[in-house]
Amino acid sequence: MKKQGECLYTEIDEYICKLVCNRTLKITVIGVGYVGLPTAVLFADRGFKVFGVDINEKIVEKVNNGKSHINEPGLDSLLLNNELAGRFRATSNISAALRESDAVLVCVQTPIDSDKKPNLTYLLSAFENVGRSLRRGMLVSVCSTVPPGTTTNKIKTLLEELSGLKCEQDFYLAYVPERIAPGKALTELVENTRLVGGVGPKSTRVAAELFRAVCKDVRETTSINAEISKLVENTYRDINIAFANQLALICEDYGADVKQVVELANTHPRVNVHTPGPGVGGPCLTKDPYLLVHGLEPAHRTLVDSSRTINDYMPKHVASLTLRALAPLGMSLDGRRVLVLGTAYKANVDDPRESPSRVIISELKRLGAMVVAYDPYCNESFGAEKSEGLLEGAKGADCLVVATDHSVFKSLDLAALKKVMRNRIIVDARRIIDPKDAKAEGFSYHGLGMAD
Ligand code: SAJ
Repeated sequence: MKKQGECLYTEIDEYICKLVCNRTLKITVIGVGYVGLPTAVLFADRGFKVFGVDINEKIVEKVNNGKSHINEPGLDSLLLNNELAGRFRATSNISAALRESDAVLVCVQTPIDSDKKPNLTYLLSAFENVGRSLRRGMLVSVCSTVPPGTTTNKIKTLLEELSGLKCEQDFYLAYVPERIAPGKALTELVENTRLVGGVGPKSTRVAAELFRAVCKDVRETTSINAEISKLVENTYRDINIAFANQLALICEDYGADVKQVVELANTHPRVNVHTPGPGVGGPCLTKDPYLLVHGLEPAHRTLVDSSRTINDYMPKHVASLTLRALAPLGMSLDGRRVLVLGTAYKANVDDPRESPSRVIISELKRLGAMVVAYDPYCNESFGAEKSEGLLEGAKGADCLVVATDHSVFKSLDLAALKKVMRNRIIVDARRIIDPKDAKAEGFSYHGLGMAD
């Protein structure tokens, strides 16, 4: 029992904080993907020795040759500098990396299965390795997105069982969620407030000390609060986008224009409606709402489930809009050539994960269309014919469907397009083309959320 006023922290807590302070702490980052690699390289850049562990040998080899396997502005040069300085190295040998390390950051994926249930296989397998290598004084940080309670109920228990050590007494464990948008990782890892939720006060303190080396602002909390906050952020965004998408459908029914309606409503000081579109993509918003409400009774998750349903419906709606737009040419899409602009899930990234374009393309194909896809950043074509150029893809096309709001699609050369297309029809699911410009070039324009 500690006496009143006596310091809560032991020598070992002070020791690890000192290692952080003088940059002699060695770190293993497990999973060098979209989150893990930028994280690992930034810690290396702050002077720590960092091992990036991945089970994929090809990724390890590429990264060790100074080339990132993900497209993230600024990452390649930072990676190379830190490799040359001997501060960063990738490896597939997890136990060797852990043997040399004082801190572990776990950044592996936590997907959902086809029945929308969390799949923690990768996460728990990573922690089995950590548990077997855990030593006194080590700090373990969970950066992956997890269902509430995972850090204390599953990870802490597993680590204690496998190591025979006691959390908060022998080692430290904290939930430290990533909050970065792909394409802005290096900036957002530094600038965004970092939540640090320890399973106890010592874990919070030690983890916060480490993350302050990279992040400008660190907010200390508990692991359960940090776990739920992370899920709330993405669920909040998913629900708000669902509202905007529902509004687009309502405006179509009333013959109004959702773009104007949103602009007008947002002039109210306390209203901020999001931007409607062809649905929600990416690896986070499409799964995190399910992680938040997994296992809860139906009445406690209605809004979350409805939002997912609305957002999942939108790509099918875009296919229906296309069918309607092409109706003057005949009753079906059979033999119609449709150019889908954009396969990335959002603007100016090369990432096709969970992109609404996948469903748009498969629906258009199911309706009989010959679909061509063009995306200047993203290689994926989701089973459509892939075009390397805009005009090449538009050759003989009956219709353009704008699926991704890449900046380059905002200034399309409509005069050039109309020369190569067979019919001049535009379906704009992102509302980035001015209908007046389209009409001036003789296109029939069909925007999401407006009357034809
Ligand atoms: N979208 C809309 N309308 C909008 C905003 C977005 O249709 O008003 C669509 C986008 O086109 C895209 C999807 O939503 O298809 C998701 O894009 P996003 O920019 O909202 O999110 P992500 O998945 O790139 O990144 C999110 C971010 N979370 C929040 O903004 C709350 C990021 O900060 C997280 O770190 C990331 O999830 C993650 O890894 O969890």
